[in-house]
Amino acid sequence: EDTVEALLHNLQPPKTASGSKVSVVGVGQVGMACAYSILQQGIVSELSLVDVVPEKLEGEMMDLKHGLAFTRPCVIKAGSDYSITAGSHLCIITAGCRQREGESRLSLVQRNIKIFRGIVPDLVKHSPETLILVVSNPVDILTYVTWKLSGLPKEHVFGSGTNLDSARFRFMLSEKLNIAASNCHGWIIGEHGDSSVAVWSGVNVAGVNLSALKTGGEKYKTWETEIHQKVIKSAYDIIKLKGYTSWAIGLSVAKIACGALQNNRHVFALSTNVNGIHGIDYDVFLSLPCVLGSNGLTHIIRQDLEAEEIEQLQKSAKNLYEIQQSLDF
Ligand code: 6V0
Repeated sequence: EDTVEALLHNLQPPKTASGSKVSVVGVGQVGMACAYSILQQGIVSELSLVDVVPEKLEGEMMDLKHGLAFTRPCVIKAGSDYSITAGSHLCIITAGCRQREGESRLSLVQRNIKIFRGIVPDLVKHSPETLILVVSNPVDILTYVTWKLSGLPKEHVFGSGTNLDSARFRFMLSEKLNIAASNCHGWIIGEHGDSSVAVWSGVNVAGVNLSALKTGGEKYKTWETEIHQKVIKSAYDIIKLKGYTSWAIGLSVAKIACGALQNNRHVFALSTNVNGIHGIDYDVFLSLPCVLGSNGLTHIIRQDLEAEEIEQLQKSAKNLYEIQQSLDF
């Protein structure tokens, strides 16, 4: 105490709130990969972690804080009381059950809804202006549930959706073509899961549309199916090998967080209410390319989809809508 006073001449008490605050709910494998990637990017001035396991919270917080000599300054808090999330600009929900080996994302739904009932109202109570990014699975359904539970405008609640699937897709293209993933452009839309849609009509490198290349023929079709199936299977494969997925979703979420905080108007494949687009005329959440700013989603990109792609998207929407209608929350 004396040393502090000897060093510091007091002018006024420091402020407790800071510029760009992010809260992460759930400090499991995914939550911590998100927190770590966000910290590494140096984009937040305050990071709050919430969970229901106090020892884990304390341990994760200490571990992150010990890295602060190597990052930009950031206030890190952890606790199970939601008051520590007050004033968040973005809340990221990664809490809940994850898939067991071979289990589909959709089978998690009712278990995770119960958990969300205990999270979403508390987040909104402490940060009524917040944006909410849902990561827990099944992400599309849980984003819809979060929107309903939160009472927030639909543009403020979005899911990480197929941003990860699109990144996996671009990586797989990059392996085939031996070109950097960041230069292989392609989008996976629809459900983050088994009925996702690969938009082959738009896949391109340097503006050259791959599906328009005449030389491929049947061989190209097989190539398409093979890559998309690999994208769909990849989460199952990783879970079989290491028990969970974490690093790529953490990196994907950190980029989305950066977009939401800095208003840099990136386009991400995010889960949003798509009522009114591509012939879907009911409230259902699935991923389409969206423009993200600091006030949430501002636009959905109208992709020029082929008839077959629209049909697949509508099927994916119907599937999710039926599950949504059967939910108890
Ligand atoms: P995990 O490692 O079991 O962590 C879950 C965490 O949630 C644990 O620390 C729990 O203590 C915590 N938790 C449970 N209930 C509550 C509650 N009521 N309030 C606060 N915290 C709670 O799971 P993991 O981190 O691997 O996965 C988390 C979720 O992310 C799962 O639903 C996954 O399916 C999902 N994923 C979503 C992805 C996506 O692309 N959207 C990708 C990977 C995983």
